[in-house]
Amino acid sequence: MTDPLLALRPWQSPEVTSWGRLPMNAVDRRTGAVSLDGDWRFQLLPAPEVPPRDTWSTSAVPGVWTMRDTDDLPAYLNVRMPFAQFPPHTPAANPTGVHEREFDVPAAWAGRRIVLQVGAAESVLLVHVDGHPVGISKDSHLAAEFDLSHLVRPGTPSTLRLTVVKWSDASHIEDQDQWWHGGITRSVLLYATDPLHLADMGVRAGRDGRLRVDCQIRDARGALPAGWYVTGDLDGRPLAQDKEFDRVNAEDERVSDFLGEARIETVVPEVRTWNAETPELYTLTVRLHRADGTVADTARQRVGFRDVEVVGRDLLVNGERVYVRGVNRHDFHPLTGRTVSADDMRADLVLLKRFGFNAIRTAHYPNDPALYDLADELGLYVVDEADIESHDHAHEIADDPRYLGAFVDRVARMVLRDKNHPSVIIWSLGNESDYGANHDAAAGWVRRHDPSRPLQYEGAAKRGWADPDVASDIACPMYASLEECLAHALSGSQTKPLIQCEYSHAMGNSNGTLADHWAAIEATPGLQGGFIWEFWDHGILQRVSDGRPAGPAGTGLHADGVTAPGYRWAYGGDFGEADHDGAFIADGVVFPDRTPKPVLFEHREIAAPLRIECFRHEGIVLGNHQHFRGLEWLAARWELALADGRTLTGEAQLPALRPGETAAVPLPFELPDDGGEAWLTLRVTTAEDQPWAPRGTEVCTPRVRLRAAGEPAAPVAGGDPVRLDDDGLLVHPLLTAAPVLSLWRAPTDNDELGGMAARWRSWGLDAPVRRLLSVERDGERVTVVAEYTAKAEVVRHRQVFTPVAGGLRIDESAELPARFDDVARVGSVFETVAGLDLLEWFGQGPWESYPDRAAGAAVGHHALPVDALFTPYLRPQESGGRHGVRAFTLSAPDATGLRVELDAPRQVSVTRFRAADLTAVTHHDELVPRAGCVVHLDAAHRGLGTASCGPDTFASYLVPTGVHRWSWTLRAL
Ligand code: IPT
Repeated sequence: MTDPLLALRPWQSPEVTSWGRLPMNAVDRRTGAVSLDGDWRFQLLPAPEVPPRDTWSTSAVPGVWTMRDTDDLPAYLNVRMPFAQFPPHTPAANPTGVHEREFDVPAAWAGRRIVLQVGAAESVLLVHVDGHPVGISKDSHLAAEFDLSHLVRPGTPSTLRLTVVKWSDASHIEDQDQWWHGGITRSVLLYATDPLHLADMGVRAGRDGRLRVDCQIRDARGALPAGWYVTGDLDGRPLAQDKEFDRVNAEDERVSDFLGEARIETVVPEVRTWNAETPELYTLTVRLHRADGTVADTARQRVGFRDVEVVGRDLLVNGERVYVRGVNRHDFHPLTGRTVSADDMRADLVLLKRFGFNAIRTAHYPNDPALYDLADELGLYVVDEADIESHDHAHEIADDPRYLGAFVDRVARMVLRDKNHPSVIIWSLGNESDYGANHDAAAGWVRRHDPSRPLQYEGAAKRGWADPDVASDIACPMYASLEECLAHALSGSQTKPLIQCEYSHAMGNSNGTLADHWAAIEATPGLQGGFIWEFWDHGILQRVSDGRPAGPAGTGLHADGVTAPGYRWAYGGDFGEADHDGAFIADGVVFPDRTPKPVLFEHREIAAPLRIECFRHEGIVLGNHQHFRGLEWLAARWELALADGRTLTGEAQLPALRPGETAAVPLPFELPDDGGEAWLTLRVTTAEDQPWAPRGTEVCTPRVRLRAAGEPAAPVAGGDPVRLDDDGLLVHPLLTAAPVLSLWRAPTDNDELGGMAARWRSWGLDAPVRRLLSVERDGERVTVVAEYTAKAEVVRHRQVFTPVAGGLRIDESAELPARFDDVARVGSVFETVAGLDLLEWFGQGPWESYPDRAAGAAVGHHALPVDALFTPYLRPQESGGRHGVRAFTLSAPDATGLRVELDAPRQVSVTRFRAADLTAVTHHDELVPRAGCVVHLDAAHRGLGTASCGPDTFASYLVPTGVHRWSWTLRAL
C-alpha cells in the first residue's frame, strides 16, 4: 500500500503546509517532558520516493546529516537557489534522511494526552509511528507537534520514524543567505497532559502594572467537562479568574461546549518594569482546575511588564525613545552547522551584552524557544522574524496564491509561540521576499491577533518609508546610506521610526564609519538605530586533508579565531560546490569560534553607558547615556597616559546620575606640568555581578585628551653616516628590506566587492616599478628621489635621510597624480630582522583600528606580541593596523631592537606578512609567517567602509591626491 504521506508528494505542494499537526501555542511543555534526543538509526536516501533499505547507520538527533559522514555536504549560495527548478518544483535528486528509534511511553501516562514535539527539521518532516502515518510539517525553524495518544500504549515500546526531505516547495521560501543543510536541527521530545488542558495562554503585561492572562481550554475527549476553572499566581501572590469576563461571555452567549476561555486580570502595584537594561521578570503560574478543585494542568511563564508602541516617528519602550543597538543573528555552529545548545545561545547573548548591544533580529527565522527566554532574562530587545525568504523568486512568490497559506501559517505560528515574551518588541514578516498580497494577508492576521506590538517588513517599507498603507510600522531599510537616512529624518515627511534592519556589513575587515552613523543617530530625532549585519562568520571547521567537515565531535578548534593545524574555516566553494558565493558567508562581528573581532570593541565604545562629554575648566563632564538606569552598577578607574611614557592610575568616584543627566567633576589628579601629550581614559567596569558579566568586567573606556602634543624638540645632530646601496635604498643593520613607498594594501572584502581593488590593479598599484632618479648628498644629509611607475602614471617619492643622535631621521614625500584619486594608502614599508617580537606603542589600541573605525581604541601605552597584532579574517586581507600611532618600539627579549618616532599620529601596522603574501592565498591556514616584521607607516590610509554590501567609506576618509609628507626617526634600542 502506498504511504499516504508520500502519495501527497508534500515536497512539491506549497498548499500543504502541514497535515495532522497541532496548532502552535505558547504553553511551555519542556518541564516534565521526555527527551528523545540521542543516537537514532539513520539512512540517507537519494530521493523521498526511494524505499529505505535494511542497512542503517547511527546519527545524533538533533543534527544535520550535511555535517556528518554522508555524501551530501554543506553548500553555500546567497540569493541563487541551488537548483534550477522554478517554485514549487524540486530536483529529482533530493536527499532524504530517515531517522528511526524505539521509544517508551511511561506507564504513568496511561489515560493522558501524549504529544510528540519535533523542535525543527528542514525542510519537510514526515512522521510515522509503528508504520502508521501521523503527520507532515513544514516551516523549518518552528516546532511541530503531533497527538500520539491513539497510537501509543503507555508501558509498551513504539517505533518512531522521522523522514526529512531536504528540497521542497518550502525551500523556495527558505532561501536565506546561509549554508544549505538537511536534518533535524532542534530537540525532539514527548510530553503528556491531562485530556483537559490549557491549549494556549496569552499574557499582556503593561508598564502600568496591568496584567491580563487569556487562557484557552480544551479537552481531548471532545466536550469540556462542567465546572472547570483557572487560578493563577504571580511570584506566589494569588490571582483569581476574572468573573466579570466570564459573566459578559455568558451573557453574550459566547460560551462554547468545546473551547473554554478564561481571563485573569490584575494590577500589580509598584511594578518593576522590564526593559533591556533592567530586565525585571515575574513568574506567572496558571492552573486549570477540574470541578472538584484538583489541578488538571499547570503552565508557568515569566512575565515582563513593559509597553512598546510607535508614537509619531518614535519607537517607545515604556514611553522612552530607546536606541536600538542591534545585530542580526543566525543559528550557526562551526561543528554542528545549525544545531545550537542553550549554552551556545547564552554565550552568544552574553557576548552581545558585554559589547553594548541591546537588540537582536532573529535573521531570518524564529529561533529556538530558549533564545527568547535568555533575551527576556538578560535584557535584549528582539525583532522576531518569520521564516520567509524567497529571494531568488521573490517577485513571483509574493503574489502566488499557492504560497498564501504558507506565508500566513509561518507568521501566525511564530506569533502564537512567542507572544508572551517581553523581549519580543517587533514582529517581522520575513526577509528579501519582495512585497505582495501574501504579505498583506499575514500582516492582517498579526495586527488582529496581537495589536500590542509593531510590525515590520523591509520589503514593504521599501515602497515608501513614510507610506501608511504598507505592511510595516517601522521604516526598516537595509544598507541605506547615512545621507539618505538623514535626509528622510530632516525632510519633515517622516512618519515612522527609522531603524535599519541591516546596516554596517561586517565582512572581513569592515564596519568603517560605524561611529559616524551613531553620532548622526544620536543627534537626529527620527533615527533610532539598526541591526549590524551580522553576528557570525559562518566558517565551518573543515579538515584540510580530505575536505570534510570536522563534524559535531570535531577537534581542531583552536583559539582566537584561528583553527588548529590541519584544519581551516571553510566558506563557500570549499565543499566542492559548483556554484557558490565564496566568502560572503563570512560577514560577522565574531569568528566562527565566537572570538570577537575588533569591531566589537568599536561598538562597545559607541554604546558606552557612561561617557566623557568634554574636558573644560580643569574638569570633565560625565554623561549617563542609558535610558532607564543610574550609574550604581558601574565602577571606574582613571588612567592618565603621558607621551613621555608614564601611565598614572587611580580609583575614580562616579557621580549619581539619572538617565540622560550630565555632571561636571574635577579631575581626580593633578595634571603634571611636563610629559607632553596627555590622555585620560576611564576604565569602566561592572561594580557588581550582572547576569551577563561578573563584577569587574570592562564595560567601556571613555577618554578625552587633556593636553595636545607640544612642538617636537629639534633633533640633536650626531649618529652614523647614512649608508645606501646602488639603488639608493637604505642599508641598516636592523632592516632586511629598506623603506620604500607603499600605495597598496591586500584588498579587504570591501575593497574587492566594492570594485576599488579592481581599479587599483588596473592602475598597476599592486606592483609599481621603482626607478631611482637621483641621490644627492649635502653634508651628512642624503636625498634620494625615485619614481614609481604604475601603468600610465608616475608617483614621485623623495626621502631625505639625516643622521641624528642615536639614529636617523627620514623625511618623506610622495605626490599622487590626479588620476589616483582613491588609493589604499600612501606611506613607507620596510622589513626588520627576525627576533623583534614585541611591539610597544603610544597611540590608539590595543585592538586593531583604522581611520574610519577608530572610536573604540583609546590613546595610551600599549604592548602586544607581534603575532597577536594580526587579525585572522577568514579570507586573508589587510589587517592588524593601529590608528593614531605616535611612537613605537619593536624589541627582542634581550631588549635590543628599534624605536620609531613619528611626526604625527599615523596609521601603523606591524605583521609577519607582506601585502602580496596576503593576496596570494585564499585561507588563513595557507599563510606562512615571515621571521621578521613587515612594518607599514602610512601618511594616509583609506577608510574601510562597508562596500561589500552597502555604502563605501565617506569622502573624508579617502586618500587625497597631491603631495603627502611624513617624517619619522629610526633608532636602535
Ligand atoms: C541582505 C540579506 O538580507 C542578508 O541575508 C545578507 O545576505 C546580506 O544582505 C548580505 O550579507 S540582502 C542584500 C541583497 C542587500
